[in-house]
Amino acid sequence: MGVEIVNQSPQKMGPSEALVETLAVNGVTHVFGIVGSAFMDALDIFPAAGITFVPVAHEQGAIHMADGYARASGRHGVCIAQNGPGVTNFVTGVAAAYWAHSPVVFITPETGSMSIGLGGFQETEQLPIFSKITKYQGHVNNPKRMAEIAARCFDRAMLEMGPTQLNIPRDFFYGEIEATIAKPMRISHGPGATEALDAAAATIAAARFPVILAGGGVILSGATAEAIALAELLGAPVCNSYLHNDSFPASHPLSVGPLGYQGSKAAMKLIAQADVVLALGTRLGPFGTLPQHGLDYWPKQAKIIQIDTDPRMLGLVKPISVGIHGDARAAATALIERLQGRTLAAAANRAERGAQIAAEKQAWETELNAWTHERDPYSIEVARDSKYMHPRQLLRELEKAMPANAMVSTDIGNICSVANSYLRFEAPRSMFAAMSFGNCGYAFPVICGAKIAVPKRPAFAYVGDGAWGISFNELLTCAREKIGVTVIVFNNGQWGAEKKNHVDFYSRRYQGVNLENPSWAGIARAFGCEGVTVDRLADVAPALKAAAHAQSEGRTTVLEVMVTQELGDPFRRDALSKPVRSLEKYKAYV
Ligand SMILES: Cc1ncc(C[n+]2csc(CCOP(=O)(O)OP(=O)(O)O)c2C)c(N)n1
Ligand SMILES: [Mg+2]
Repeated sequence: MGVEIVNQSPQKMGPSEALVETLAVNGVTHVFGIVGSAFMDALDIFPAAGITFVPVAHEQGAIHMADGYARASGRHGVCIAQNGPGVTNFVTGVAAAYWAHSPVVFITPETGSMSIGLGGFQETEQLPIFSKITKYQGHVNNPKRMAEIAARCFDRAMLEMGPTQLNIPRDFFYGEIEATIAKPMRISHGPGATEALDAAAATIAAARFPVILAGGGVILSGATAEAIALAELLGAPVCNSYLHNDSFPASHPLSVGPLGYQGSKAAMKLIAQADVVLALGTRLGPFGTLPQHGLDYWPKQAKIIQIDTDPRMLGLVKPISVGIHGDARAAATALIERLQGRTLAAAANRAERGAQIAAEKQAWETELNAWTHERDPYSIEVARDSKYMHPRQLLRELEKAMPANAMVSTDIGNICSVANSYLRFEAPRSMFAAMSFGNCGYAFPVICGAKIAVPKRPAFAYVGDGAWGISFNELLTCAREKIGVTVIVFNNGQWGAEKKNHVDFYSRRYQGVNLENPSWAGIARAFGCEGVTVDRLADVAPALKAAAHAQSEGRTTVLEVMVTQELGDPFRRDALSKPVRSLEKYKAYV
């Protein structure tokens, strides 16, 4: 596809107009940020371009909201900040968006071109900081190039599915230039190489126990229907890749749930038997297939067919038999064409496999129903005299009470991780977990951005009380901007996920893991939001319902749910070892 020009011939305009016109032509409706003198000239004309500026409490909130907006809508998320400190406040959020594959364009005005390097006010080199967490960095080195470079940031964010930076010396917003506004360029990745698709089809046709692993690429490419068609053609179980529980409809008989930390045992037991795995739109990240529940399930003897739009992901983490550099949807379509009407080895034992899939799913549900609390000695001890809810029972209750078509974001923490077993979705773009960057404080601003993008869908954030301390400042934004979301704050009085390491590896020598919380419900009310404390299971569903209703009136509710201090399996048993001390003064610390 060539570049189509919106205003066909160059036209006189200011660089700010060139920038804002580029935003408009890319369909930008909202820009998140904190006001700053550096970009006021562009900000001034946002309303005339139909763009709403969403003022936030902290720039990290802005970039996370842009991320959530992008993940929920499939369109660009955009944010902007004051040069220097505003821009450095973006760093964590850019890294998070990078690993969430979010097409976020973050605009970073910098020190004026005539004073760069003099050590003036709010000056830092703004490109090196982001160099490893962006897909592209556009630097406007001359105001005449504003439209061209801004357009490239938007195009590349979509092409490579990740954040791009638009860096603009602040004096370059002013003046008069000749500019053409390019129509957005959307390049399709296509299905991949013919030979690779042929080889994949032959491998799948010969498979006796094919399993599909549906990754984030299924969501990004809109391949749900193709994934269903492929699964049904083969009678293959479909696992969700880690933290992408919305990559395949949970109610489908072939859906077996997520792999990875706190994932589905049914998924793990079934993929362990695979002779062929079709990894559809997944980079097979190293954390996504870590052993869980004592199951080392990855089928090392199986042939792996991996499809990804980023060729550098092919065979990176796991050895593969066939690598397809292509779009998940286009590749799935090409495979269906090749497999339809062909003799499939899997047809011979289809009924038997179907029965096995149903049995494994049933067994996992039965186990989850009975798994009302954790059973390790620490958990039994702390829960014994507690009047609060068991986290697992609470999570089951939330699952049952969740309205249809809900969007849920999840933070990093022990209870949020255990939630992986209880989060089921029918539609893509429904689950927004903090992905591989793993920063506490992700979920709340992300769900705010998602809600702004898709206001009709009910929106929930799962957040631990520690992570809540990092992110609750954006309640200010919710109250002021009338963003209606629901936050479920798991109040267990601890940075639980890290405390688990103290329990397992450091003989319960606790340091910095116990929290003394204020009333989080009271804090929410002080911010002008709703705040409700829930400490009985019977109150969970009614409270969630009321909170969901408040969303439709633009009101945010914090449901502070009181839970015991018990802790589920740790995230990273692989990354810690029992301490070894050699010096006398540290001898007791084992
Ligand atoms: C920004 C950031 N700081 C620190 C960590 C390390 N960390 C991972 S999980 C965790 C504890 C989370 O506690 P909480 O949010 O209360 O949830 P819980 O584990 O208690 O369910 C911490 C501190 C992190 N992931 N991100
Ligand atoms: Mg906690």
